[in-house]
Amino acid sequence: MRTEPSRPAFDLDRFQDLARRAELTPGRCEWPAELGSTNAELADRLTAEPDGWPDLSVLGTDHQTAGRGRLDRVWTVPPAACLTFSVPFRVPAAFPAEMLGWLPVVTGWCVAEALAERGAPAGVKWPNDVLVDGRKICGILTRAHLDPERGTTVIIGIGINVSLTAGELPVPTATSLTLAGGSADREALLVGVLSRLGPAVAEVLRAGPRAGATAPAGGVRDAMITLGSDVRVELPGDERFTGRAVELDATAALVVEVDGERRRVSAGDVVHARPA
Ligand code: BT5
Repeated sequence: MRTEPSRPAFDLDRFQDLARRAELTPGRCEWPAELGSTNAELADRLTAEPDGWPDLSVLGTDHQTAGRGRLDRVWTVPPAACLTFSVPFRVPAAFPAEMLGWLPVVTGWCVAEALAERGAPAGVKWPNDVLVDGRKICGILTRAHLDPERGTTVIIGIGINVSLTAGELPVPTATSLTLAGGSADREALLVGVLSRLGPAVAEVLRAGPRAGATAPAGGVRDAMITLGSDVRVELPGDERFTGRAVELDATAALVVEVDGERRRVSAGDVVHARPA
């Protein structure tokens, strides 16, 4: 029989204290011991209390019992071993919907930078993963929450594997911050992520049609290990093809060169066939 390591609960007071010292001002912060999905729960709370969750608020949990990935996939982690949280941002009415694709990759870049600061050099995999040594350490799920009067709020959901042991990894392609040799201080890691996420997302949302020309978009291009790699693209609906990922276009879609032709991929999965 395997016993799970005992782990401290997330310490919201300590997080607030570290945030103050880092001159970070998040919005409302709540961290219930258990939740279904932080993304779904934050959407419900925004419906119930539309003005109660300002930008850069945090709804996190130590035990997410119904964590979601894309396309009805699941996100699984043992209790208190992960940083599992969601953050809302109001989207200006003039922001072009096709530019929303920048948000998951910019989030990935912010997480990668925060992980590097905690001892684990990380890269971004298109469209919503952060990898360390080719293994997934973080998954990102954005969803749009619509309010007829207030417009769209984007909910950015982030799951970072912090202290999972090798035996606890839910899939063989995963890793954790501890396994990568980094520090398992979840409160400090959250400060690191939010300190980057707040300004980066605000800059992208302000830039509107020029989102792809912002400094965060440049950071994404530099940190994206998908670029220059040979990839297998799996499109929704079962179409598959292979090629070389060559760039991100102005909307953060992936441009893949296939037999001398360029194909633009705005939704789908990518498998890295070989590192760049
Ligand atoms: C994702 O989906 O990677 C998005 C995951 C987002 C999770 C956060 S946690 C806070 C917020 N609230 C939620 O309910 N969700 C968000 P996708 O690209 O579809 O990848 C899902 C796949 O990743 C699964 O099918 C597994 O193969 C794999 N996976 C599941 N749990 C994992 C983990 N802990 N670490 C690494 N890979 C995992």
